[in-house]
Amino acid sequence: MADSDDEGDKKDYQIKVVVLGDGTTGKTSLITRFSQNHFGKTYQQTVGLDFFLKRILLPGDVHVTLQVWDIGGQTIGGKMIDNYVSGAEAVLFIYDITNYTSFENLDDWLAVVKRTFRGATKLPHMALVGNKSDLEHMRTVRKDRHEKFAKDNHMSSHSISAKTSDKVNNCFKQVAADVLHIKLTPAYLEETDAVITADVVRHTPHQSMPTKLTTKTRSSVCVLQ
Ligand code: G3D
Ligand code: MG
Repeated sequence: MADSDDEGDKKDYQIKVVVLGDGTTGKTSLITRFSQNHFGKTYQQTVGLDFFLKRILLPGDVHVTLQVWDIGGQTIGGKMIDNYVSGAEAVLFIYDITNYTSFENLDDWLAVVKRTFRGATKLPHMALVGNKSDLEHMRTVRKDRHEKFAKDNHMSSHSISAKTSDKVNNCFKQVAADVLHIKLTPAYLEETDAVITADVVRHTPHQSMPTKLTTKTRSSVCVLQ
Protein backbone atom coordinates (compact mmCIF):
# COMPACT_ATOMS: atom_id res chain seq x y z
CA MET A 1 0.00 0.00 0.00
CA ALA A 2 1.47 3.31 -1.03
CA ASP A 3 1.55 5.91 1.69
CA SER A 4 1.75 9.19 -0.16
CA ASP A 5 1.48 12.81 0.98
CA ASP A 6 1.42 13.02 4.70
CA GLU A 7 0.79 16.61 5.70
CA GLY A 8 0.22 17.05 9.38
CA ASP A 9 -2.46 14.64 10.53
CA LYS A 10 -3.82 14.03 7.05
CA LYS A 11 -3.04 10.55 5.87
CA ASP A 12 -3.19 9.57 2.24
CA TYR A 13 -3.06 5.99 1.08
CA GLN A 14 -3.44 4.18 -2.17
CA ILE A 15 -4.75 0.63 -2.22
CA LYS A 16 -4.87 -1.75 -5.14
CA VAL A 17 -8.09 -3.75 -5.20
CA VAL A 18 -8.68 -6.52 -7.73
CA VAL A 19 -12.16 -7.84 -8.45
CA LEU A 20 -12.14 -11.52 -9.39
CA GLY A 21 -14.96 -13.84 -10.33
CA ASP A 22 -16.71 -15.55 -13.20
CA GLY A 23 -18.11 -13.68 -16.18
CA THR A 24 -21.53 -12.08 -15.68
CA THR A 25 -21.28 -12.03 -11.89
CA GLY A 26 -21.29 -8.24 -12.07
CA LYS A 27 -17.64 -7.21 -11.72
CA THR A 28 -17.85 -4.41 -14.24
CA SER A 29 -21.24 -3.31 -12.93
CA LEU A 30 -19.89 -3.17 -9.39
CA ILE A 31 -16.86 -1.13 -10.38
CA THR A 32 -18.93 1.19 -12.54
CA ARG A 33 -21.45 1.66 -9.77
CA PHE A 34 -18.73 2.44 -7.25
CA SER A 35 -16.53 4.64 -9.39
CA GLN A 36 -19.11 6.46 -11.48
CA ASN A 37 -22.32 5.72 -9.62
CA HIS A 38 -24.27 4.40 -12.53
CA PHE A 39 -25.47 1.05 -13.73
CA GLY A 40 -26.11 0.12 -17.29
CA LYS A 41 -24.70 -0.53 -20.64
CA THR A 42 -22.67 2.60 -21.21
CA TYR A 43 -19.51 0.85 -20.10
CA GLN A 44 -18.35 -1.63 -22.68
CA GLN A 45 -17.19 -5.12 -21.84
CA THR A 46 -13.65 -4.72 -20.65
CA VAL A 47 -11.00 -6.06 -22.96
CA GLY A 48 -7.70 -4.84 -21.57
CA LEU A 49 -6.06 -3.91 -18.33
CA ASP A 50 -8.42 -1.45 -16.75
CA PHE A 51 -8.49 0.18 -13.41
CA PHE A 52 -10.43 3.00 -11.90
CA LEU A 53 -9.46 5.34 -9.14
CA LYS A 54 -11.80 6.55 -6.48
CA ARG A 55 -11.04 8.55 -3.38
CA ILE A 56 -12.82 7.82 -0.15
CA LEU A 57 -12.50 9.31 3.29
CA LEU A 58 -12.26 7.13 6.35
CA PRO A 59 -12.51 8.19 10.00
CA GLY A 60 -9.46 9.99 11.37
CA ASP A 61 -9.07 12.11 8.22
CA VAL A 62 -7.66 9.12 6.39
CA HIS A 63 -7.85 9.69 2.66
CA VAL A 64 -7.73 6.56 0.60
CA THR A 65 -7.49 6.23 -3.14
CA LEU A 66 -8.80 2.89 -4.23
CA GLN A 67 -7.32 1.62 -7.43
CA VAL A 68 -9.92 -0.89 -8.51
CA TRP A 69 -8.97 -3.35 -11.21
CA ASP A 70 -11.43 -5.00 -13.55
CA ILE A 71 -10.13 -8.25 -15.02
CA GLY A 72 -12.49 -7.92 -17.98
CA GLY A 73 -12.94 -11.08 -19.95
CA GLN A 74 -9.96 -12.84 -18.39
CA THR A 75 -10.70 -16.39 -17.32
CA ILE A 76 -9.02 -18.36 -14.57
CA GLY A 77 -6.60 -19.86 -17.05
CA GLY A 78 -5.81 -16.48 -18.66
CA LYS A 79 -2.13 -15.66 -19.00
CA MET A 80 -2.53 -12.14 -17.65
CA ILE A 81 -4.37 -12.99 -14.46
CA ASP A 82 -1.26 -13.18 -12.31
CA ASN A 83 -0.29 -9.69 -13.46
CA TYR A 84 -3.66 -8.32 -12.41
CA VAL A 85 -3.52 -9.94 -9.01
CA SER A 86 0.12 -9.20 -8.31
CA GLY A 87 0.64 -6.46 -5.76
CA ALA A 88 -2.99 -6.30 -4.71
CA GLU A 89 -3.69 -5.23 -1.15
CA ALA A 90 -7.25 -6.49 -1.41
CA VAL A 91 -9.10 -8.98 -3.58
CA LEU A 92 -12.86 -9.06 -3.96
CA PHE A 93 -14.20 -12.51 -4.81
CA ILE A 94 -17.50 -11.83 -6.45
CA TYR A 95 -20.24 -14.31 -7.29
CA ASP A 96 -23.84 -14.02 -8.39
CA ILE A 97 -26.24 -15.21 -5.68
CA THR A 98 -28.52 -16.63 -8.38
CA ASN A 99 -25.72 -18.63 -10.02
CA TYR A 100 -24.40 -21.47 -7.88
CA THR A 101 -21.60 -22.31 -10.29
CA SER A 102 -20.17 -18.82 -9.91
CA PHE A 103 -19.96 -19.49 -6.18
CA GLU A 104 -18.40 -22.92 -6.60
CA ASN A 105 -15.78 -21.50 -8.94
CA LEU A 106 -14.49 -19.17 -6.25
CA ASP A 107 -12.27 -22.02 -5.08
CA ASP A 108 -10.43 -21.74 -8.37
CA TRP A 109 -10.21 -17.95 -8.15
CA LEU A 110 -8.84 -18.30 -4.66
CA ALA A 111 -6.23 -20.74 -5.94
CA VAL A 112 -5.12 -18.10 -8.44
CA VAL A 113 -4.52 -15.61 -5.64
CA LYS A 114 -2.67 -18.14 -3.49
CA ARG A 115 -0.50 -19.09 -6.45
CA THR A 116 0.30 -15.47 -7.22
CA PHE A 117 1.23 -14.75 -3.63
CA ARG A 118 3.18 -17.97 -3.11
CA GLY A 119 6.30 -17.08 -1.18
CA ALA A 120 4.94 -13.70 -0.10
CA THR A 121 4.84 -12.91 3.58
CA LYS A 122 1.09 -12.44 3.56
CA LEU A 123 -1.96 -12.73 1.38
CA PRO A 124 -3.97 -9.63 0.44
CA HIS A 125 -7.11 -8.85 2.38
CA MET A 126 -9.82 -11.02 0.86
CA ALA A 127 -13.53 -10.20 0.66
CA LEU A 128 -16.38 -12.48 -0.34
CA VAL A 129 -19.00 -10.50 -2.26
CA GLY A 130 -22.40 -11.94 -3.12
CA ASN A 131 -23.81 -9.71 -5.86
CA LYS A 132 -27.37 -9.23 -7.17
CA SER A 133 -29.01 -9.05 -3.77
CA ASP A 134 -31.95 -7.40 -5.55
CA LEU A 135 -32.68 -10.89 -6.93
CA GLU A 136 -33.10 -12.46 -3.49
CA HIS A 137 -36.16 -14.39 -4.73
CA MET A 138 -33.88 -16.16 -7.23
CA ARG A 139 -31.12 -16.95 -4.76
CA THR A 140 -29.46 -20.35 -5.22
CA VAL A 141 -26.50 -19.85 -2.87
CA ARG A 142 -27.62 -20.23 0.70
CA LYS A 143 -26.48 -17.58 3.12
CA ASP A 144 -24.94 -20.13 5.47
CA ARG A 145 -22.79 -21.44 2.61
CA HIS A 146 -21.63 -17.91 1.94
CA GLU A 147 -20.76 -17.38 5.59
CA LYS A 148 -18.94 -20.69 5.86
CA PHE A 149 -16.85 -19.98 2.78
CA ALA A 150 -15.94 -16.54 4.12
CA LYS A 151 -15.02 -17.94 7.53
CA ASP A 152 -13.06 -20.92 6.20
CA ASN A 153 -11.01 -18.67 3.96
CA HIS A 154 -10.58 -15.73 6.32
CA MET A 155 -12.59 -13.39 4.14
CA SER A 156 -14.78 -10.48 5.09
CA SER A 157 -18.38 -11.01 4.04
CA HIS A 158 -20.50 -8.72 1.86
CA SER A 159 -23.87 -8.83 0.19
CA ILE A 160 -24.45 -6.13 -2.41
CA SER A 161 -26.41 -5.12 -5.46
CA ALA A 162 -24.54 -3.28 -8.16
CA LYS A 163 -27.92 -2.64 -9.75
CA THR A 164 -29.57 -0.88 -6.83
CA SER A 165 -26.20 0.19 -5.34
CA ASP A 166 -27.17 -1.43 -2.04
CA LYS A 167 -24.08 -1.71 0.20
CA VAL A 168 -21.68 -1.02 -2.67
CA ASN A 169 -19.94 1.95 -1.08
CA ASN A 170 -19.96 0.24 2.28
CA CYS A 171 -18.28 -2.79 0.82
CA PHE A 172 -15.36 -0.77 -0.52
CA LYS A 173 -15.12 1.37 2.60
CA GLN A 174 -15.04 -1.73 4.77
CA VAL A 175 -12.37 -3.36 2.61
CA ALA A 176 -10.19 -0.23 2.71
CA ALA A 177 -10.64 0.01 6.46
CA ASP A 178 -9.71 -3.66 6.88
CA VAL A 179 -6.53 -3.19 4.85
CA LEU A 180 -5.58 -0.16 6.96
CA HIS A 181 -6.70 -1.78 10.24
CA ILE A 182 -9.24 0.96 10.88
CA LYS A 183 -12.36 0.03 12.77
CA LEU A 184 -15.61 1.33 11.30
CA THR A 185 -18.67 1.82 13.42
CA PRO A 186 -22.13 0.86 12.17
CA ALA A 187 -23.06 4.55 12.38
CA TYR A 188 -20.23 5.43 10.06
CA LEU A 189 -21.23 2.75 7.59
CA GLU A 190 -24.74 4.10 7.49
CA GLU A 191 -23.48 7.37 6.11
CA THR A 192 -23.73 7.10 2.40
CA ASP A 193 -21.93 10.27 1.52
CA ALA A 194 -18.48 9.54 2.89
CA VAL A 195 -17.22 9.11 -0.66
CA ILE A 196 -15.81 12.49 -1.44
CA THR A 197 -14.46 12.50 -4.95
CA ALA A 198 -13.86 10.11 -7.78
CA ASP A 199 -11.11 10.31 -10.29
CA VAL A 200 -11.77 7.80 -12.96
CA VAL A 201 -8.91 6.64 -15.10
CA ARG A 202 -9.01 4.11 -17.85
CA HIS A 203 -5.75 2.45 -18.71
CA THR A 204 -4.65 0.49 -21.70
CA PRO A 205 -2.50 -2.63 -21.45
CA HIS A 206 1.20 -2.38 -20.67
CA GLN A 207 1.01 0.95 -18.89
CA SER A 208 3.02 0.82 -15.75
CA MET A 209 1.45 1.16 -12.35
CA PRO A 210 1.55 4.61 -10.84
CA THR A 211 3.34 4.82 -7.55
CA LYS A 212 1.84 8.12 -6.60
CA LEU A 213 -1.29 9.89 -7.61
CA THR A 214 -1.08 13.10 -9.51
CA THR A 215 -4.59 13.33 -10.77
CA LYS A 216 -4.00 16.55 -12.70
CA THR A 217 -1.59 14.81 -15.02
CA ARG A 218 -3.48 11.56 -15.34
CA SER A 219 -6.01 11.04 -18.06
CA SER A 220 -9.12 11.50 -16.00
CA VAL A 221 -12.21 10.53 -17.89
CA CYS A 222 -14.42 12.28 -15.40
CA VAL A 223 -14.39 13.62 -11.91
CA LEU A 224 -17.40 13.08 -9.71
CA GLN A 225 -18.07 15.08 -6.60
P1 G3D B 1 -19.00 -9.14 -15.39
O1 G3D B 1 -18.25 -7.86 -15.56
O2 G3D B 1 -18.66 -9.88 -14.15
O3 G3D B 1 -18.91 -10.03 -16.59
P2 G3D B 1 -21.33 -7.48 -15.74
O4 G3D B 1 -20.55 -8.78 -15.24
O5 G3D B 1 -21.06 -6.32 -14.84
O6 G3D B 1 -21.09 -7.29 -17.19
O7 G3D B 1 -22.83 -7.91 -15.46
C1 G3D B 1 -23.38 -9.08 -16.07
C2 G3D B 1 -24.90 -8.96 -16.11
O8 G3D B 1 -25.40 -8.93 -14.77
C3 G3D B 1 -25.41 -7.69 -16.76
O9 G3D B 1 -26.66 -8.00 -17.36
C4 G3D B 1 -25.67 -6.76 -15.59
O10 G3D B 1 -26.63 -5.78 -15.89
C5 G3D B 1 -26.17 -7.75 -14.57
N1 G3D B 1 -25.95 -7.32 -13.19
C6 G3D B 1 -24.80 -6.91 -12.64
N2 G3D B 1 -24.97 -6.62 -11.34
C7 G3D B 1 -26.29 -6.83 -11.07
C8 G3D B 1 -27.10 -6.71 -9.89
O11 G3D B 1 -26.66 -6.32 -8.81
N3 G3D B 1 -28.41 -7.07 -10.02
C9 G3D B 1 -28.94 -7.50 -11.20
N4 G3D B 1 -30.23 -7.82 -11.20
N5 G3D B 1 -28.21 -7.62 -12.33
C10 G3D B 1 -26.90 -7.30 -12.25
P3 G3D B 1 -26.92 -7.90 -18.92
O12 G3D B 1 -28.34 -8.33 -19.06
O13 G3D B 1 -26.65 -6.49 -19.28
O14 G3D B 1 -25.94 -8.86 -19.53
MG1 MG C 1 -16.89 -7.24 -17.11
